[in-house]
Amino acid sequence: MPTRRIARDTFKFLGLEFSRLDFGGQRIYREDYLKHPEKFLSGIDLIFYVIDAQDFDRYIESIDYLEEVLLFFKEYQEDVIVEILFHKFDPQLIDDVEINKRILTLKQALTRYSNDFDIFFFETTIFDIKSVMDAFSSGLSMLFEKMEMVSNLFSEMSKNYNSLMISLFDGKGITLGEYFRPHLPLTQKIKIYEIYLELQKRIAAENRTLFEFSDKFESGERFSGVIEVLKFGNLNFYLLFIVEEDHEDLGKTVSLLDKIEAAKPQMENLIMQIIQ
Ligand SMILES: Nc1nc2c(ncn2[C@@H]2O[C@H](COP(=O)(O)OP(=O)(O)OP(=O)(O)O)[C@@H](O)[C@H]2O)c(=O)[nH]1
Ligand SMILES: [Mg+2]
Repeated sequence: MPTRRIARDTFKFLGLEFSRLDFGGQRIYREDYLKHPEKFLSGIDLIFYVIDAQDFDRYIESIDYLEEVLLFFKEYQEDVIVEILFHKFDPQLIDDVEINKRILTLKQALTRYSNDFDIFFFETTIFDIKSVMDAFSSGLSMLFEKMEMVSNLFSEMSKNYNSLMISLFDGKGITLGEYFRPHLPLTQKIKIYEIYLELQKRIAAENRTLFEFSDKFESGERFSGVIEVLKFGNLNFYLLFIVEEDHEDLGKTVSLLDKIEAAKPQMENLIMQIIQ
């Protein structure tokens, strides 16, 4: 169902309450927002501007509107982070030359705003929920100083641990930081994230603090994973570690557990710094 006017709700991230406003995109609403921008746009910290990447005929219309919105923020000197989502970038379009070319042209045109705004681009599709979560996580993480330290730490850790993936999630699956082995295929990332979402529900339901698992990609390669729950008061965080499985080495999971244990104090320290 199309959103009528503005749908408002709140959510918590890292213990802070955020207001979320989903602006209905029909023309009459859009006109209304611009008639009273100080009423509708003031105080916004982070914008996700969603463009239907499949609807080439309306790119110009969409960019024109974005320009008017940004003009307001510029005039009122409001600091806002702008995330532009090229949405409906469905899996079968990833290698489509036409859409990639068009998106690239739009990005180039939009760089003219980068003097005034922190502006970021994402290709998203509802058929890859991780793509949507990545865009939202990235935007939210930018509101927190020090958040980048998490990914930096993971990238350092990965050098010692030869991991496929290390991630830290909040209870809703928002990423606080992550490392993927370079060139890890998208299908494998999606697979890991889907498994993670399932397991995370189970871990929460069973009130567990540690969960080990083992699974395989479509290619047949196996991987082992551990999820460790880190608790801070009533906030739970989930540390996910994935390594390739070596069927000759049955001690793999044991050593994986040791690794995740070793990383725990550093991780807890970092989280403390961020949520303070
Ligand atoms: N192919 C494809 N369709 C999508 C995707 N995401 C949403 N849709 C479809 O796009 C249509 C519009 O989605 P909405 O979420 O209502 O779009 P909206 O921008 O919120 O629209 P308003 O509420 O009017 O502002 C629906 O039919 C969705 O199923 C996607 O990633 N790929
Ligand atoms: Mg809507």
